[in-house]
Amino acid sequence: MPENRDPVVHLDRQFWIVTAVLAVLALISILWWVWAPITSIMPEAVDKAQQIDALFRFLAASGTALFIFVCGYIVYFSLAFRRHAGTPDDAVGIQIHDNNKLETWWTIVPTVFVVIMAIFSLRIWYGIEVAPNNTLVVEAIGHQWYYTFRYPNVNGEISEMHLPLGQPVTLHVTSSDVIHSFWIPAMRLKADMVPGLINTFEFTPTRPGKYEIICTEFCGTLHGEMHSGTTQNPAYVYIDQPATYAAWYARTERQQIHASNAIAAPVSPNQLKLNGGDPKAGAKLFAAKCSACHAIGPFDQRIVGPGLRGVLNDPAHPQLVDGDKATPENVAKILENGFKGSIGQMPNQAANGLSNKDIVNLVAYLKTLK
Ligand code: HEC
Ligand SMILES: [Cu+2]
Repeated sequence: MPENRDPVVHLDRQFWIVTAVLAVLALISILWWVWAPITSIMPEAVDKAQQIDALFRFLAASGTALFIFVCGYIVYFSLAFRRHAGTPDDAVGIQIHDNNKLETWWTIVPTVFVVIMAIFSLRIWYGIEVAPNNTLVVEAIGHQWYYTFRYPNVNGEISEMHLPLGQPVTLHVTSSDVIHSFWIPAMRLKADMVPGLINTFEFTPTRPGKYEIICTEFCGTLHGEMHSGTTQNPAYVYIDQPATYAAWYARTERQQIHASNAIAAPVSPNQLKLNGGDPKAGAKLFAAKCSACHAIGPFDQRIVGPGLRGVLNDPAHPQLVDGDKATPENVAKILENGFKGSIGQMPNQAANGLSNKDIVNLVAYLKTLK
């Protein structure tokens, strides 16, 4: 036999037995993925969640089957073709060159598989990116460290997100400060919230309930509150029955009209009557609107802004950050106009969403911090 002729290698019985065993294992794994109880871990709250889970099952099943064959053959071949006792030290393995049939198949099969995967994924992606008619357009805005939402015909930003069952929704997400990432696991949808950029997705709610929103991009010290939320700013989306949603929407629309009327054009501080503020209402407001940036600790205890204990009652703190004397009027001025100094940016009245009355109550509350 000429030396450079390729030897013919036959696959023996043992190989086919191993192949049959691997095929059975692969089939079991595929069946497991078809039946896997994904929804008992994470509900599917929108149509896209069902589609994405179907894609996930398909990828996981094919991946697991492939993994079983690859690992199985590695183990089998390394045992079948191991070095036997008595093999000389300089023995050379069987030399195989080119196998057109094999190469054709290992090109065609993966190509077909990748094309199937691409079509499957693109169809879902297209549905997430392209709006059907009659969608409800909602905007979600990331802040350090909470979310706000905007609805058509509702003034300003609100802190709760409600969606009606069965109506297509277009959700725009963006950020007012740093990069956040908006993830609702029950929807299987996630988009970065980037200042100056709007990311969009489309879906239709299919299951009523209350679902977590999670910020998945570390965005500062209180990043965790964009997962658990707070009483004032719950990090949840509520999917309501259409009638419940309509009632919520009507109520919110009305409330927000009043809220925006209450925020009149800024008046000069001397025009604000600072007497008669309600410290209790102020404390509530503080928890909702200020505590993300201010601790009720000493000046040095910073979150974003300085600690505010004794801001009006501390002989060691005679001046405010803007250099003015620490008087109620001057604190009110900072609350109205905001202030940008060496520590950072204190937002103004409009940005904090404060009415004049709110400022009076906040000053009354700050006076009590000794
Ligand atoms: C986004 C963060 C942020 C929010 C929200 C915020 N502040 Fe501030 N605040 C600051 C920063 C930063 C400063 C300091 C500015 C500087 O001097 O650089 C400041 C300064 C102040 C000061 C002056 C403190 C001093 O010692 O002179 C007061 C008073 C104050 N804020 C009250 C409030 C109140 C009340 C609220 C809620 C309505 C509020 N802030 C909301 C960031 C914030
Ligand atoms: Cu965040």
